[in-house]
Amino acid sequence: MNDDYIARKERWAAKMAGKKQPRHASGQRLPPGQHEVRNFPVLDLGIRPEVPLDEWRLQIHGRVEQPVTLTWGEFQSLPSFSDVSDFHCVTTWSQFDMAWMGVAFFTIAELVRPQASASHVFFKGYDGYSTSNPLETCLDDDVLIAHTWQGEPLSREHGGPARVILPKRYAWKGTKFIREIAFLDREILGFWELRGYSKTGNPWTNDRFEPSPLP
Ligand SMILES: Nc1nc2c(c(=O)[nH]1)N[C@H]1C(S)=C(S)[C@@H](COP(=O)(O)O)O[C@H]1N2
Ligand SMILES: [Mo]
Repeated sequence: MNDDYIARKERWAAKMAGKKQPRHASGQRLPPGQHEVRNFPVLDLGIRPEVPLDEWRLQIHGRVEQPVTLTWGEFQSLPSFSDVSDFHCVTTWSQFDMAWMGVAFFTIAELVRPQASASHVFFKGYDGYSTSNPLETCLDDDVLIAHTWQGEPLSREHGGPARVILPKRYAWKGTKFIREIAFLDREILGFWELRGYSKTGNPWTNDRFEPSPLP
């Protein structure tokens, strides 16, 4: 992993956590403190794992009735879901009208059938990255595992073969290079949540960082 980059981003989170976040009037398309870009920047840990499609697997397990490990062919044969949404990165850029196609998270949940005790979902990528979200957040009707962006197969830099998209959360909540989806009965913090970023990550409430513990 790119330790320098992680250390810098961690320091930035620590610094920003103590500051008042910019506030803007709500009711507009751009969440508070964000600015619009059109060049779809790449943010990763400096690792872009190359996963050949015939070796790609998506393991879905945990507090579910029917755990499965999908091959690329099996994943592709699930009902296809397309959606256009806005994309908000916690580092303050937003890109509008991102056209995604893939499999709705809801379809994945129907396939494995979460048990009543399932409250959180932990997403792990082929690069070792992870994110955590409440199950309820993941079941929103715009959440998907995307394999296509703007009509083209998702490129490796943007998380191909497939990545998670949660339009109502900052983009770090969506794991690129998705490899594993675990339904859990408790919250386990993911890569950035462990490093000062907020547990909820809601762009509309400017919810970027966990408050630092008092010294
Ligand atoms: N596997 C993995 N997923 C990841 C990341 C990562 O480093 N590894 N970075 C996250 C962050 S911080 C952001 S802002 C978005 C960036 O997606 P992009 O590179 O396609 O813009 O992916 C998120 N998902
Ligand atoms: Mo990010």
